[in-house]
Amino acid sequence: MVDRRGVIISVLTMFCLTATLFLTRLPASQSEVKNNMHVGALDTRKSTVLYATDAMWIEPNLSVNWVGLRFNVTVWLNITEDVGGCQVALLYNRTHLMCTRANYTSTGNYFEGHDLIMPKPVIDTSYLGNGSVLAYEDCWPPDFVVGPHSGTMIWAEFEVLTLGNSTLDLTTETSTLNNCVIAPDGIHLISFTPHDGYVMLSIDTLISWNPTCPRPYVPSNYTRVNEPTQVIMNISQTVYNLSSVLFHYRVDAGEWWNTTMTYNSTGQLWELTIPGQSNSTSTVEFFIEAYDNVGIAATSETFSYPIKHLPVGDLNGDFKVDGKDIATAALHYGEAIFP
Ligand SMILES: [Ca+2]
Repeated sequence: MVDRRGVIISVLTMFCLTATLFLTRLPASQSEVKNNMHVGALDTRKSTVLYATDAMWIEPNLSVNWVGLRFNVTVWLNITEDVGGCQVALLYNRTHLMCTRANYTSTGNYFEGHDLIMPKPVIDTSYLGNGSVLAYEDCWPPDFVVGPHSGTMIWAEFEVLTLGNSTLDLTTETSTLNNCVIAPDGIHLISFTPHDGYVMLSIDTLISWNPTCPRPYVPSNYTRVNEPTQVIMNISQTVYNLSSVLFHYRVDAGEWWNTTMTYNSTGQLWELTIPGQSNSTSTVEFFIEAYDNVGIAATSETFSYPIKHLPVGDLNGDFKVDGKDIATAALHYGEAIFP
C-alpha cells in the first residue's frame, strides 16, 4: 500500500533526550524536613478532540515515576479535507522507553468503515538509538474518508526502562521516515500540524537533613559546631531500581568529598552522616547521585546548611550562656581526659 501511494518511507530522524531525573526541593520547614517530591499528574483526557484541524497528536501526556510501568498512548488525527491515507511515524527514546505492543485502534479509528487490511504497526528499536512505531492505513480508490473528520489511528503500549523526561515524537522531517496525510488521489499530501506527546518520567524523593544533637546539645533546627548532620533520602517508589546512591559534600566551597549512602532496608531509607565541622567552617554543601540498575544517574540539586557558631561557654548549644550551661559544667565538674 505504501508503494501504491507513492509514499517514500525512508529513515527516522534521530532525536536525543537527556536522561534527566528530578530531585526537586521545596522550601525548608522549621523542622528542617525538606520535602523534595516531584510528582506529576496523569493526564486523564480520553477520547477527546484535543486539537483543531488540521492536526495529529498523542494522548495522554502523562507522568510516571517507576521503572517497569506500562502505559498506553493513542495517536489522533483531525483533518478538514477528504483523506485517502495516513502514515504515522512515532519516535521514542529507547533509553527511557520500550514499545511492547502497538496496533490500530479498534473503535473510533479514523478509517473505520474504510479500512484495508494492513499489517500491524511495525515496532523498531534499532534505528540510530531511537525506537519507532510505524503504521499506515488508507482507502482503496475511489473510496476515501470525507472531511472534516477526526479519529484515532493507532495505540501503542510502552514500558518504562529508566526515568527521565521523554518526548513521543511525531516527526514530519521530509528527509526521513515521517508522518503524512494523503489526499484521495493518493498523490498529494495534506498539510497538518503534529503535536508531540510527552512523558515525564520522574522519581519521587524526600530528602531531609537534621542535626544529630549529641549530648549535651539541646534539640535544634540548626547544625552547630562539631555537630554531625544526618542526611536521609526516601524514595517513595520502592520499585524504582536504585542500586547505589553517591553522596558528595564540601565545606566552604572546598574540595568535594565523595562517599556512598547506606541503605536502611527497615525504613527503606538511604542514610549518611556528615561529620561535625570546626569553628572555622561556615557552610556545608551536598548533593546526591542516585544510580538505577542500568547505570542511569539522577542528580539532585545542591543543598546547603550553615554551621552555627556558639558563644563561648554555651555548652548545651542553645545559643546563650546561662544557668543551664553552669549546671552542665557543674554536673561534669572534675571530669578530665588526659591526652
Ligand atoms: Ca546555653
